[in-house]
Amino acid sequence: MNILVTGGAGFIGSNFIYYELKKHPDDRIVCLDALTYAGNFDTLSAAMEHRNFRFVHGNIEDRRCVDKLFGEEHFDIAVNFAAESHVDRSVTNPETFLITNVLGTQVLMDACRKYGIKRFHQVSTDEVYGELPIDRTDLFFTEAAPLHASSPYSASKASADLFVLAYHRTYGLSVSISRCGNNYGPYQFPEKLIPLMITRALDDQPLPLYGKGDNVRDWLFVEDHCAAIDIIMRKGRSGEIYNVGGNNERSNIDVVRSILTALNKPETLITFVADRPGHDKRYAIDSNKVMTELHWRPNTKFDDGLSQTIKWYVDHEDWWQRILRDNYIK
Ligand code: NAD
Ligand code: TDX
Repeated sequence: MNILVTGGAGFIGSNFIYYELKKHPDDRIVCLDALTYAGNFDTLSAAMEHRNFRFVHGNIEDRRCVDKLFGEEHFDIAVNFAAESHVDRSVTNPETFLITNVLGTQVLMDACRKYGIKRFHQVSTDEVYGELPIDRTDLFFTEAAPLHASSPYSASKASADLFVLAYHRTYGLSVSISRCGNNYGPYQFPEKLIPLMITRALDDQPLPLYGKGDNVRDWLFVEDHCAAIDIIMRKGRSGEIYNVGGNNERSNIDVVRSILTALNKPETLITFVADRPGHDKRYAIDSNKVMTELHWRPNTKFDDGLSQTIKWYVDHEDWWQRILRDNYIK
């Protein structure tokens, strides 16, 4: 198989590249990434040594670049991780979210139609469903739940999902969509909750918790997400959406307390700050479809995954200190 991975210099995409190179060493992986603030070429240095890996620097919304690449490579599968992914940034600058997340997805699918492809897989998010009430723990998002996006980020991801389904229905393009909850693990940019809190706690900096810290997220270790995408893009039914969750709901304050305990740092570092505008209360995912149809299961318990993640950030201070330095300079 020749597989295009867009956004592979980011958090989940890079973990996915390493997962694929290990699980299917004879498949070829081509990564297309624009290396935005969130992309990090260093993360892919070990992949660059692999005989079946190629890196291409470019934007998914750049039709000429995408067309040229598809013409050269004749991909079997394209999996689209490339996105602007941070909700807070979408509140201050929605336009790049529309360009990358919606237009970029459309440009990729046009190339898939033109050159032919066995499967286009769109990596989406549970955020497209909006929020659930904190006190209704009996409610979960199923694939049939209506789209109810809250932020410009989730609106752009929901729009892209609609385009993917429309390309399937209108042009018969073979597509699948996975909608996953909050991921955590190695190589996550230190603007997202878990790496932000780990790196700030290591530096004895205040930990900014939005509102009362009672918002709930469903956390999944990144490798489990990669395993789900691998199965869905190869064996999932065309035209289908698959929810992917860890069945592991935690309030933000509980997550932060676990980090502080593991690092032996005081709770006085927690600082309550103004809430995020439009902040979704709770996400919870029903993953029965991918579990029964494709026999996927999350393998990593939250406590183990969090310890591994904390250890990774402690051992890779160079990686995140360089990012903090570069972003500070910018
Ligand atoms: P990330 O921000 O860490 O990485 C995004 C990558 O995409 C970066 O390498 C960046 O350089 C690249 N990119 C951005 N714009 C591009 C463009 N125009 N052309 C080419 N490359 C571009 O994101 P992530 O957390 O790894 O998320 C990956 C995907 O998974 C996204 O589509 C996101 O919506 C989805 N997702 C993320 C989570 C999560 O918890 N992080 C959960 C569910 C779904
Ligand atoms: O400084 C912070 N303080 C805080 O309280 C940050 C950055 C976050 N939070 C809260 C907001 C959320 O309730 O923590 C929770 C998690 O926040 P993020 O890490 O920004 O993730 P979230 O907004 O839930 O979205 C994530 O999961 C779904 C990813 O960023 C998305 O790309 C993915 O689609």
